[in-house]
Amino acid sequence: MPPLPAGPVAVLCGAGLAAASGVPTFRGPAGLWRRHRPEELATPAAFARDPRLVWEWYDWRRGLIAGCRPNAGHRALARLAGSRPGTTLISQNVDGLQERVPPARPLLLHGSIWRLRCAGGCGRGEWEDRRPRLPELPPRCPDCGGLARPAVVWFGEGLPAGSWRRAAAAASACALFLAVGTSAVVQPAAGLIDLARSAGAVTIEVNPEPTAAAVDHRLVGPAEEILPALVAALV
Ligand code: BJW
Ligand code: ZN
Repeated sequence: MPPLPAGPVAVLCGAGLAAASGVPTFRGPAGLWRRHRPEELATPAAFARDPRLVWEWYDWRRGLIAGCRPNAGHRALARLAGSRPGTTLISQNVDGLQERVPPARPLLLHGSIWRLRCAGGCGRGEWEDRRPRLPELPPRCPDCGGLARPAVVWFGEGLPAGSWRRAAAAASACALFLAVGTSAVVQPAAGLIDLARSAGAVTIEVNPEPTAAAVDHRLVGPAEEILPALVAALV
């Protein structure tokens, strides 16, 4: 176990955290859906070109995630959040699994697959829709009848300002920063690792495949196995 400093902890989570729950990661062969790469589907241009195709991908993922349960990695992080004051969980995941383990309330950098918003810009706020499969694709805005879209962050779009501000503040102020189950290629989320390290935090990656992220220590293995032991040493 690497040296674990006292003080605030920030944890950046990616898709690998939910792999043991059965949620496919984005990159690598398992991330392909009908031969499309996520980079071809998770964009405003893809939605403008073919909203039905993009919605079919999201509808498939919603159905799949609806059958998944949080795993030992999610439970360990919830324990950390509940037992160690000054812990901030930061999630790139849209699956909602971490939120299901109280008292974890992660900052959501990329939104939620269970929330929708109007793509027509009528001004209606986001709404929740937890039906695993939607009856009509693409779904419509209940107010104006325009196209609805998933309330997630696509490539080229800005991150939710409040979540981003709090995540950057936590990364700048923490003593220990964990990067869990992320390939650390998508910005600006991956930049939190460098931000934390340059502010003086000890940085640790938890991932079965070491990434190119510049971290102080690597715990090479699955999050669902490593996090319970790591959290036990932290609380
Ligand atoms: C396990 C495991 C186990 C497996 N245990 N681990 C600077 C440089 C270059 C490019 C850019 C830059 N700044 C911005 C960009 C462009 C772009 C970007 O980053 N592109 C790169 C790909 C090159 N970024 C953006 O466009 C962002 N927006 C932006 O910057 O806007 C600027 C702006 C400002 C102001 C106004 C307007 C604009 C937005 C990025 C949004 C990303 N969205 C997605 C989709 C979300 C919705 C959805 O889910 O459909 O977010 S893409 C996808 O990637 C998703 C993920 O959250 C994200 C990160 O992926 P993640 O979580 O790391 O997953 P994987 O699959 O990549 O990795 C899984 C890892 O788990 C692997 O390492 C495995 O080994 C590991 N693993 N089993 C532990 N059991
Ligand atoms: Zn509308």
